[in-house]
Amino acid sequence: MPGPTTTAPVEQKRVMDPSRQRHGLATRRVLCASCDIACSVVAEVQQGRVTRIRSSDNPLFRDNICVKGVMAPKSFAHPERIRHPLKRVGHRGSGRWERVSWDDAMADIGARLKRIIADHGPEAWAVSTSQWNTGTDHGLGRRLMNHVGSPNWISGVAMCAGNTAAINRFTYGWYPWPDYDNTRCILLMGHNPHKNSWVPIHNAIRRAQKNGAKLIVVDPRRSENAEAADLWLAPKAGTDGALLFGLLRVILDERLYDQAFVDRWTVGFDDLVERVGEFPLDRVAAITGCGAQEIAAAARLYATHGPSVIPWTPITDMQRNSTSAIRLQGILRAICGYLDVPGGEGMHGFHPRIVPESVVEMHEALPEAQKAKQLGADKYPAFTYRGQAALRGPARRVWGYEYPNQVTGCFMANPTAVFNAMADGDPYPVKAFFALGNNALLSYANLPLIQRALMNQDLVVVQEHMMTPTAQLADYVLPGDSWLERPWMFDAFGWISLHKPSQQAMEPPGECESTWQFWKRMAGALDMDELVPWDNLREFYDWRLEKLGIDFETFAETYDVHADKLEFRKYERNGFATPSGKVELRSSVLEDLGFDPLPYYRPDPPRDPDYPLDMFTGVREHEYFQTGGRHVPELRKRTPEPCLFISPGTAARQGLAAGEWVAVETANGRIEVMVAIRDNMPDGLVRVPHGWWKPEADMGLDGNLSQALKLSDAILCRDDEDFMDREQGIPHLKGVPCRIVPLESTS
Ligand SMILES: Nc1nc2c(c(=O)[nH]1)N[C@H]1C(S)=C(S)[C@@H](COP(=O)(O)OP(=O)(O)OC[C@H]3O[C@@H](n4cnc5c(=O)[nH]c(N)nc54)[C@H](O)[C@@H]3O)O[C@H]1N2
Ligand SMILES: Nc1nc2c(c(=O)[nH]1)N[C@H]1C(S)=C(S)[C@@H](COP(=O)(O)OP(=O)(O)OC[C@H]3O[C@@H](n4cnc5c(=O)[nH]c(N)nc54)[C@H](O)[C@@H]3O)O[C@H]1N2
Ligand code: SF4
Ligand SMILES: [Mo]
Repeated sequence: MPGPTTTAPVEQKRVMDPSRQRHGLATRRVLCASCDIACSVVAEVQQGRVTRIRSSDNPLFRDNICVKGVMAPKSFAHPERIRHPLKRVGHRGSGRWERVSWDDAMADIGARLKRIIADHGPEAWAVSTSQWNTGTDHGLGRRLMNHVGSPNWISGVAMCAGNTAAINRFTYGWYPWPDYDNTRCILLMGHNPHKNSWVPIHNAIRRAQKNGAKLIVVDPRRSENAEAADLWLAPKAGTDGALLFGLLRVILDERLYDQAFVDRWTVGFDDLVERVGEFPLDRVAAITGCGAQEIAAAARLYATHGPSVIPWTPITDMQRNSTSAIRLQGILRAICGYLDVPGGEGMHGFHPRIVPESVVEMHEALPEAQKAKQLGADKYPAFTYRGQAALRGPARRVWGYEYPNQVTGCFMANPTAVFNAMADGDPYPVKAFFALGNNALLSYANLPLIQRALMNQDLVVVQEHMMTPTAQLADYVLPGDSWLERPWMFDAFGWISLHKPSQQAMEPPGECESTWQFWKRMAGALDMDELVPWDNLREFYDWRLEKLGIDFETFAETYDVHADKLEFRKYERNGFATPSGKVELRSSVLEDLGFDPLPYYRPDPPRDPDYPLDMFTGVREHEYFQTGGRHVPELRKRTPEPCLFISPGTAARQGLAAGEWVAVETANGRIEVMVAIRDNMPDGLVRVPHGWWKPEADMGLDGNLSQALKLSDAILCRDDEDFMDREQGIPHLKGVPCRIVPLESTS
C-alpha cells in the first residue's frame, strides 16, 4: 500500500511542472488519505479553500488518482461534517447532543477515564483506530496507552495488512514488499487493485505486465485482474490455504525451488515436505474445485518465471485458515529464493535516520504484567504481545528495535475478545472505549455483539468527520481534521523505509483537529504532558527528522519521496529476525505457543442445509472507502444502494429479479440488499458489499443507527469458533453459509 512501488533506491526530489500551474492558483503537494495508499496529488487552493484535487506533477505518480480523491474536498465540505465537540445529552443512542468546548470535553473525558482506571484498572480502557484515515496518530496513542498501562488497542488492520505482517514475522522476521518494477511474475491471491482501488498498485501491476511480467490471479469471481491475467484460477471461496498447498506440492515434487537457499537459510524443510505430502493434487482439486492441471501450471509459472511476487492480499487475512494461508505464501516466497532480491520481495527494515513510529510507541514502557492481560492473548495469541514475544530478541539483533510494529498490526489485542470484555465483563470489564477515525460498530465481525459492547460502556469517545453509526452511540463526538487540513509525514506503515511528506493545504473548519492533537490533549488530561513534549505536528516531525539534518517544511519542499539506500540479501549479514536466525518453515514460535508449527488445512464445518449458498463480504466499491463516503451526492448517485451480487444461474434458481429487495441471512443475522445479477459471479456464491449505512437516514437507535442495523455486512459476519482462525482469532468472511429470502417472508 505504500507509495512508490519499487525496492530500488529511491529519492525523488520534488517535481513541479510550470505548464500545469494555472494563473493565480496556489498549489500544495499533498498525499491523499481518502483510502490507505497515499497517492501523491496536488491541491489547488483559492481564497484559503481547496477547490480542486488534480494529479501529481511528477510523471512517476501522474496516473495515481481516483474518484474518491478527486471528490475529497466535497466530502470534507459537507454541511453535516462534525465541526465542534459534541456531548451526549439524552440516553445512549438517543441522538441528542449539545455543543461543548474542547477544554470542557477533555477535562470530563480525562476525569471519567481516571475514575474507570481507578475502579477497574488501566486494562478497562480499549482504543480502536484506523491509522490510515486518522493519518496523524503516529503512534502517540500507543505511547500513552503503554504508559497508562492498557494493552487493549485494536484496529481494522486485524483483518487487513496488520495481521498479515504479524504472521509473516513468524516465518522470516519482517513483512516484505514486492518489487513491482523488476518482477517477472505476479501472483494475486484474490487481491484486485483497479482504477478506483489502490490505483498505484493497479498501475504498477499494469506496468509490470507491459515489461513482460506474467500475471496469475486466484479469484472465484472474474475480477478486473482475472480478465487481465495470463492464468486465472477460480477456487471455491475460502479455500486459498488448500490451493497454496497445491502450488507447493508441485514445486516440491518437481524440485522447482531454490535448493541452495533452502539448504543454507531454512529450518524444517523435511517436515514441510512431509506435511505437503498430505496434499496430493486430487485432494486439492476436490477442496478448491480447481483442476490439477491449472494448479500445476500456476505453480510452474510462479517458480520458473521468477523472480516472482505475491503482493499482500486481504483475502487470506479473513479466512478460517488465515494463519496457515499467510504462512504458505511466505514459504513459497522463501523456498523459491524470492526474498530480499531484486524483482522479488524486499525486507527494508527501518529508515536509519528517521525515527520510526514503532519507536514513538514505546512498547517497552508497558509492564509485562499488563502485557499479559492483553485481551485474546490466551486463546488467540498470534498478533498479541504474547504471540510476538519470542521475536523481540531477534528483532533487536536484526532491525535494531524489539518492537517493530509493522503496519501497526504486531501487538494488538483480539477484537472479538475486546468486544466480549466490553459486553459481558469476561474475563474482566472494559468500560471505556475510544474509536478514533474508525467506524468500529461496522468494521469487525458480529455487529450485534459490538452494539451490546458499546451500550455497556461508561465512556465512549469518537473522533470523526461524520455522525457515523458508531458515533451515534458515543458520549463524546470530537471533530477530526482531514488530510487537506494538516501536515503529514507518511511512513508507509513501517512496512518499507520510504517516507513521503504532505503539505497542509488549508485550515481545518470549525474546531476540527488531528488525532495527534487529540492525544496531546489526552496526555494533558491524564497529567502526562511530559510524554508529548512537542507543541504541534510540525515540531514532532522535526524531531523525527533530526538525524536527517532537515526540518519538516524543508523536507516537504524538497522531496516527493525519501528512502535510504536499499540493500538486498541483508540476511547474509545478520540472518533473519527469527529465533533460529533462519526462515522457519517449521515455526518455533507457533510451536511454543501450542499450535501446529506447520501450515495445515482445516475444512469447512458440515453444511447446514438451511443455508445452501455461500456469501463473501469485503469487495470494495469504487466510490467509497470502506464504511465512509455515502454522504457525497456525486458518489452516491453512482452506487446508491447496497446490492447483492449474484450469478444469473443462482438468481434464476432462487427466482430473483434484478432490482428486487431481498434479505440475506446467515446464522448470525440478516440484512437487506438489492439484487444485482452479474455474469462474473460463480454459481452458488453471492457477494455482499462492506460497510453500508445511510448518512441521510434518521439517526439514533430509533432510526436503526441510520439504517446500519438493517444494511451492514458486519451483522452477517460470524465470530464463533468454526468461523475464526485458530491462531489469530480473526473471522472467516470468505464463504459464509447463507440464504436469500424475500423480504415479506422474513421476520
Ligand atoms: N465486516 C467487515 N469488517 C471489516 C472489513 C470487511 O470487509 N467487513 N474490512 C476490514 C478492512 S480491510 C479494513 S482496512 C478496516 C477499515 O476499518 P475503518 O478503519 O473503520 O475504516 P472506515 O470504515 O473507513 O472508517 C474510518 C472512519 O474514519 C473517518 N475518517 C476518515 N478520515 C478521517 C480523518 O482524517 N480523521 C478522523 N478523525 N476521522 C476520519 C471516516 O468518516 C470513517 O467513519 O475494516 C475491516 N473490517
Ligand atoms: N474504491 C475502494 N478501494 C479500496 C478500498 C475501498 O473501500 N474502496 N479499500 C482499500 C482497502 S482497506 C483494502 S483492504 C483493499 C482491498 O481490496 P482487494 O484486495 O482488492 O479486496 P476486495 O476488493 O475485498 O476483493 C478482491 C477480490 O477477492 C475476491 N475473493 C472473494 N473471496 C475470495 C476467496 O475466498 N479467495 C480468493 N482468492 N479471492 C476471493 C473477490 O472476488 C474480489 O475480486 O482495497 C483498498 N481499496
Ligand atoms: S487510490 Fe484514490 S482514494 Fe486512494 S489514495 Fe489514491 S487517489 Fe486517494
Ligand atoms: Mo483494508
